[in-house]
Amino acid sequence: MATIPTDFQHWTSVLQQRIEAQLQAVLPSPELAPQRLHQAMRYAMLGGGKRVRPLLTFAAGEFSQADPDRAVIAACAVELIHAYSLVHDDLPCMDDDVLRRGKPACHVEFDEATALLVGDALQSLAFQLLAEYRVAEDAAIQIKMVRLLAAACGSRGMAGGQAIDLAAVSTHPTLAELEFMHIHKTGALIRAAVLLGAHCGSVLSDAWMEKLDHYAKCIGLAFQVIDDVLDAEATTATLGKTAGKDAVRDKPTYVSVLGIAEARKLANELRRAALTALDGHGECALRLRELADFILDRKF
Ligand code: GRG
Repeated sequence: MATIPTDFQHWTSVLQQRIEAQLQAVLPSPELAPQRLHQAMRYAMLGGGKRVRPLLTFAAGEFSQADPDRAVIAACAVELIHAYSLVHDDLPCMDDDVLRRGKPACHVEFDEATALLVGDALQSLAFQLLAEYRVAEDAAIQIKMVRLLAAACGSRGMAGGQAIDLAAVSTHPTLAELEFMHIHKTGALIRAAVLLGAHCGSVLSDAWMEKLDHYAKCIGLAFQVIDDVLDAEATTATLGKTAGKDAVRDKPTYVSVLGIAEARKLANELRRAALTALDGHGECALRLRELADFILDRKF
């Protein structure tokens, strides 16, 4: 990156463009066989989404003074996994939604079998990137990053969280049970996004890594709390996905368990805890702090 933008909005917009360009480059060409699968992969990945997770990877990379050329690869790996989860999440056998990122869900635009394969192929592309490109100073750290991402999306991470989520329909979990579900379903990948970014740069002490991890856990959970609030309060047009679905599907959420006001209060407590974890880290943690606010104050 030639210049480092100082203003947060400019920073996000420059990096969102950079992520888009890198994804364009690593995704197989739509002309390459099997064309339909490659077109569907590009459809699911390009031109949409807030790119919150890759921005977190960049922000954590700034924390550890990472080379942005390395951070962008880790950021794309995380976003590939995220997009894969959205494609699978929308399938009729999962959350059964027809709208994603303001356009027809992948299985609607293409078909279910293609959407299933899109998810599979995006996942393997994520790991291919982490294996193919140099993303860390040391090979052992790079392997650690692969392990970290694998754990975040496996049965003890995102896939496990989704299994709990599917089983929770029409049940009344306690707040602790809800938290357990979301630490896995949404929190694990957000945590991986931060830790991967940090590992792209200079080696940080265990104490710093632990603080970053705590920051990531808090904003990961806050992200889901706000997601639940927006599902209840925002419109489909603003969200680019079907609003009000949680209530229709009788899914337990922070809103159904706590109500909107208490859910927002919890999200703010989590923001405070996340920011406290960064205390003592000045300029290098600036983007992480700003992203905590972005996650909390977003409208979609
Ligand atoms: C992909 C590892 C893996 C497992 C498959 C389908 C599934 C199992 C898991 C679903 C996980 C899931 C969809 C969690 C929801 C997380 C969430 C709040 C998504 C919305 O993220 P945003 O708002 O979306 O960042 P954009 O579109 O902005 O990227």
